[in-house]
Amino acid sequence: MAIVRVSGPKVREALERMAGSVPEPRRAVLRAVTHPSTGEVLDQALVLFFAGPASFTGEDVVELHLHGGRAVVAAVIGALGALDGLRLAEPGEFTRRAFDAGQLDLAEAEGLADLVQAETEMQRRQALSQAGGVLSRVYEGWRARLIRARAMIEAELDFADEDDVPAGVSDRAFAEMGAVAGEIRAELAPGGAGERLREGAEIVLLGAPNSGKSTLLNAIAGRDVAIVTDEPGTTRDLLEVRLDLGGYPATMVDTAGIRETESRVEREGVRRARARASGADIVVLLADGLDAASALPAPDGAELLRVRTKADLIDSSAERDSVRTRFDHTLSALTGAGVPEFLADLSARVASRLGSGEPQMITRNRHRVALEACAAALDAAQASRGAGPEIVAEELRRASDALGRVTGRVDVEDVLGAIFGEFCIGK
Ligand SMILES: Nc1nc2c(ncn2[C@@H]2O[C@H](COP(=O)(O)OP(=O)(O)OP(=O)(O)O)[C@@H](O)[C@H]2O)c(=O)[nH]1
Ligand SMILES: [Mg+2]
Repeated sequence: MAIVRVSGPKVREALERMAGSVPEPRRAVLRAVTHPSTGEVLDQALVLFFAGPASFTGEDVVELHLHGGRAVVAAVIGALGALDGLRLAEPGEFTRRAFDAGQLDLAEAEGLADLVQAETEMQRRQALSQAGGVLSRVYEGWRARLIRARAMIEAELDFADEDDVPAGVSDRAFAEMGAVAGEIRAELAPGGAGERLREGAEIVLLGAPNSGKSTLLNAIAGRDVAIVTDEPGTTRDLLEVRLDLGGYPATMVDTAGIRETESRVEREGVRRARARASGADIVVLLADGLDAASALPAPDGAELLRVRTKADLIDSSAERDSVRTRFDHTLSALTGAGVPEFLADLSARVASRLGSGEPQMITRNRHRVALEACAAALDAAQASRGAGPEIVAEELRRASDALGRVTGRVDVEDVLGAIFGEFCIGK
């Protein structure tokens, strides 16, 4: 099936001209969809009409559930385009209209975009929670508290000679600022698990030529991604495979075997391998023997896993014992022995880097920037306590505006409502 969706003021007219009449809202009906000028039947379709404002975009919306052939879809889109005032939607335009109509806020729209792109179970959960407003509610909660704190500060400023403003109001306002700043810093601290979950972890396979990197990558990917030969120096380019490790996304990168070489191509491959490893979350060092293991390059920063490959070639139990003490895993990409245990270990390590199980309050850099700006403004507000309430109020406005930018709801009128709502001054 293919669903063609139309939104806007011309939906009713389009339905009358192409499907006979406007069906009852939210009731699927079977209709012949016809060309508006020739009357030719283009398809038999299920037609679903949503009357605005109770629709995704807030406008009248119709969905035509067509038979999915390209020609059917092309004919129906062509016929719709022939109507005056209808055109193809731009990318994201339905969500944009939903945002303009106040159906969802910016953070929810971002969550929706992530949901559409979610590759793994954990990405799906994070995106669904953000699309459902979990992140927005936290930001709006902080913002509401800061607006209230500012209302208290401004109440002191504007109405200091009236009796209605209780004493100690400014203490309460400063305590609230401190509490919000603490919660925001706690979200900023853990190091970007929410952002990382959107992108995934990076795992780089590193080792001497012929250590079995490409064979392992192919075994894990379940297809022939990389060329494998017994010639040392087979792989030169970086080869990437996207993986789903226990619900967490990861990219596994195969690299050129590390060695000194005269070949310019291979030397460039080795340079790229080292560079990629230095930015990785996890570097897997592969070796097919104890000698090779001692020659392994030690990359800086990343978490390190030592893997002995070609376990099927180990024939003495003495060797097996010495391998066990020097490597985290022993496996054979050829027979598959040890590979599931290796993957389980990788999954656990990736999970501890990318996930806490809690909904994350920073899933994009935009959120981080906003929270940092908010925290800085709160620091400035605290530091300005002696300088006068005007300055404190201004810093608080900057702090709450920074949060409002995340949800797209910055509104200067709120503070008035908050003053009168809190203190009943307008008697
Ligand atoms: N017996 C056995 N042979 C293996 C195993 N894994 C890889 N090999 C063999 O080892 C040789 C090198 O394997 P590759 O996967 O190409 O090694 P590589 O680390 O990618 O090598 P470069 O790309 O040159 O750096 C090939 O002949 C593979 O068939 C294994 O688990 N058991
Ligand atoms: Mg290779």
